[in-house]
Amino acid sequence: MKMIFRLILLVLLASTISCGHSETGNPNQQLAIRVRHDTKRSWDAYQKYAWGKDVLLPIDAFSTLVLTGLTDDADQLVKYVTDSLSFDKDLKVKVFEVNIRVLGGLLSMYQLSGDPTILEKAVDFGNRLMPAFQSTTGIPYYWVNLKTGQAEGSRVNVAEAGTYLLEMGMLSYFTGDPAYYQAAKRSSRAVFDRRSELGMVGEVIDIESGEWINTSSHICAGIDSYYEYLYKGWMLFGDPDLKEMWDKSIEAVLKYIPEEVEGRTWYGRVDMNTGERSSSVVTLWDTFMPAILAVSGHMEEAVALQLMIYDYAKDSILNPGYELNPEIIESAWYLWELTGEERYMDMLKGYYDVVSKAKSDYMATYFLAETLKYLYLAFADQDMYTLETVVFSTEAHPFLKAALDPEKIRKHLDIN
Ligand code: DMJ
Repeated sequence: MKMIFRLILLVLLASTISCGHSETGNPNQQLAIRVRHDTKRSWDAYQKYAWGKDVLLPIDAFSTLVLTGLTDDADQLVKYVTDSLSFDKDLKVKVFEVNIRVLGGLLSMYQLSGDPTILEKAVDFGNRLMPAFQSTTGIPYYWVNLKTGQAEGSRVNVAEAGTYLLEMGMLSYFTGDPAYYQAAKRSSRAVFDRRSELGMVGEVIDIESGEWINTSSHICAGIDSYYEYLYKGWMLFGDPDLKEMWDKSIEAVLKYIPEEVEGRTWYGRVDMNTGERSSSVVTLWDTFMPAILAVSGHMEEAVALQLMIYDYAKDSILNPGYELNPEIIESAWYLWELTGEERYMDMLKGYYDVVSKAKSDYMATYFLAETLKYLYLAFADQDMYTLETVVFSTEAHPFLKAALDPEKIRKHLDIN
């Protein structure tokens, strides 16, 4: 088994390294090299000044290091995890955040390295998250204590309720225990089953009563990755229940959320029960959506959405800050991959060249995990990570779909 992982890794490295050779004829080769250089610089600075700090553990960066060919750094990180990382800590963690960053990071680290100790760490960590799912609805509590398993915080947003399918599914796949995937599915299903008559979900839900606390329906942060995981769960595991949930959800989203203003389509916010428009604010987080729309076959809507961060009614920019987020880059990469149209490559080059002015003393882990990764994927001449072979988690951890056995998926995840 380990041999297969190593083989995959070797193929990957061979293909990523090719970005440095001029004979590939890749017009964006210099940009790919610059992204790799920037990844190395950011990683070195992180190691020197902020190791283990600034938001979370450094696990999140691993798949970007592998993908950009920074193998020595990637190997060191595997060693750090195997030798020094322990989750036996009296520490309250936010279930959603650590699932997408720590558990997702460990699982993709295992798939790329084949090191069984990494899987042990992932299983240990996954087991420590599981008590959070012991609520009346099956939606996880906001917090869980890694040592005691004590869970608390009964109001969560829908992204926090429904972004577990990929990580928990991979954990079930590798362990043969369906409990992880089934817990994740029960949680997403609990949200879906509480949709309104219009087929819409709200933003915040009480996980014990199942009542909606906030009925604002949108595609922005707070709901975003709930939709993302319904479709990506289907892409990765082929579970028809997820496809059905996605189809019904996206139909309602596309019916009630978009609004035409002066010839442009905007996705604001509406009430989940009445469909009444409550806000015309769109943000940088919304820009993950073109990627999912494009890959799920809604290309026209994806293209229309790929331009915004704005109050489109007031015609004003609300927040000129940029926290190195990946979403707009992620969607531009998906559209570039799927259409090959130069305008998406031009967008990617534009985003990469933006010169920041005021800076804050903060670097979220998604900058290394996602932002640099999507830029590299777009510019590099590589064919290992394509939309056919890989499903990227919401934190851009690559799960190698091509390496999964469909029969084993069905059995280990208990999919009918
Ligand atoms: C990332 O951590 C994940 O993509 C998450 O799902 C929401 N967005 C942030 C980055 O902006």
